[in-house]
Amino acid sequence: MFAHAHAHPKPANTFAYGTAGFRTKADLLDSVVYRTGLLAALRSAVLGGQTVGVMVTASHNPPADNGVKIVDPLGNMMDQAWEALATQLANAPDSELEATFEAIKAQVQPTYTGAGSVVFARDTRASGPALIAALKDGLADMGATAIDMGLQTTPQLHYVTRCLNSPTDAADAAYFGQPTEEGYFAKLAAAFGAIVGDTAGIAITIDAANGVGAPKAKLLAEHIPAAALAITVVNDDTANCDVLNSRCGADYVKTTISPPPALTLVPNTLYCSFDGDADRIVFYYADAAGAFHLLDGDRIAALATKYLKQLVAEAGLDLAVGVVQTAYANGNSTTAIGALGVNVTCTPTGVKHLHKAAHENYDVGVYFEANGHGTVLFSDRALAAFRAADAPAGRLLHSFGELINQTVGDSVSDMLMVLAILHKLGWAPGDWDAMYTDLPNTIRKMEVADRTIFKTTNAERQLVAPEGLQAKIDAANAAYPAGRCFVRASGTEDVIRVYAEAATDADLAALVANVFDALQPYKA
Ligand code: 16G
Ligand code: MG
Repeated sequence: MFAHAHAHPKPANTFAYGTAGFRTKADLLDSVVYRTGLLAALRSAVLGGQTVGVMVTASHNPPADNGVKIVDPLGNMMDQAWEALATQLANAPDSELEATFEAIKAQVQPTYTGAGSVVFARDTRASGPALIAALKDGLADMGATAIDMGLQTTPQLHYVTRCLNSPTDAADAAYFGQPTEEGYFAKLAAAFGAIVGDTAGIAITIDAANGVGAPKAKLLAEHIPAAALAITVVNDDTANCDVLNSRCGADYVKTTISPPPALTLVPNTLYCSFDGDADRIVFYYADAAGAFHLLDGDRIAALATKYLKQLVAEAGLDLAVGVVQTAYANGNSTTAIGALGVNVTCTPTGVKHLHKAAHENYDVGVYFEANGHGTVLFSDRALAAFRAADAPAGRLLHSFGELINQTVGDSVSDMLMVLAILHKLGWAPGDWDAMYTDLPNTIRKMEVADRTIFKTTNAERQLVAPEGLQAKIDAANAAYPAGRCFVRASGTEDVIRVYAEAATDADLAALVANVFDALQPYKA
């Protein structure tokens, strides 16, 4: 039945559809991507032929890695119930592929009689084209319509997927935009222009991680007048695949708390870093004395909340503004955001959890992980109120609804949102930084014999297993002012992560030492 299956044999490895899809060494992924093609086409058929998205990327991982994930028709991540099916199909022995597929099909029962439709794109990795060829073989074997978007950022693929499943009449309230790259940039540029005008004199330097964000940021620059926003792109070498995410990009800046070595920071000037697929962003600047200041996802959340809440009040709208964070959010950010008069919800790590909570709980749902993944979601009720409003604040909110990517966190869209808000507030980087001071904090990792024994509750803030460990962590936390440490198993690496914060650097060091003592018995 599957004509191309023999060309995509499965290696001996075991695969898992994890936090952000399948992700591992690229040379192991051929069969996984082929089979993801089969599953994406099946998902489309189950959803009545709506177009499903597939993105081939490994985000901030090293150049030799790659990955693949499925996007649902409204541009959100694939229904979590299907993750187990994806894993099951990826791990079926070659001889059982068809039987496994048929068993899955019997379980999900597609009612649509057509063959489905799948739109796909990839980042700049050298392994991308061959994996896309494997994907196309899977789609061909399903007879599915294949829409090849070529090189795109992950958020662009989410955007296009949503557009392909939305009304095409711009007068329709559910119209989302044109399902093209041009449509994406035109929408962002128009919304940004409506907020800041044509001569705002804003400037930003983007570290594009030597990834797909580099050519896309340059395309954005062609759509916005330089007098409104002057964009400089550095770390833009996509011709040399070996430098992707190497000593640059959002992950490097966030984890080292330092600028990419290739940059010399001009004091009091704003910079930002994308990650390898441009769905994550952090900002930073150097003060007059040359000290580095990181403006991470927590701070983006604080800024967006402050400004959007103010606009909602000015527009006289009765809307629930709220924030979603994870346990990695700095405690002082949570306090500062709470002081703005909004509810703050905590979810487990991973964009899909934050996205869901923001969507379910709030009309204006600001969600960011500290690492820079995030966006702001507006409910249909909020968007309708913005459309109907004629006060200036209401019109501004309408433009932010167009500017902010509603499908997933987006480096490009988030960058424009931050720049527009800073411009409206008349804030320099230092004013933004002054919203609060981070508690001293650290993220460590430890290799353990078996990370699966670390089970958490309360949005990953407490361990329920191994037995007795949480009591020791609680005792350590209680010993230091503002001490907060938690331990969880990574979803992307074979390690456990230890996050800690405390009132002073000395307390932090002592707290971490204390918890590492308690962890010694589990060390690999
Ligand atoms: C993935 C997630 C990210 C999360 C990270 C945690 C998406 C698109 N990405 O990169 O949100 O912060 O994993 O990694 O969901 P960890 O489980 O290894 O700490
Ligand atoms: Mg990413």
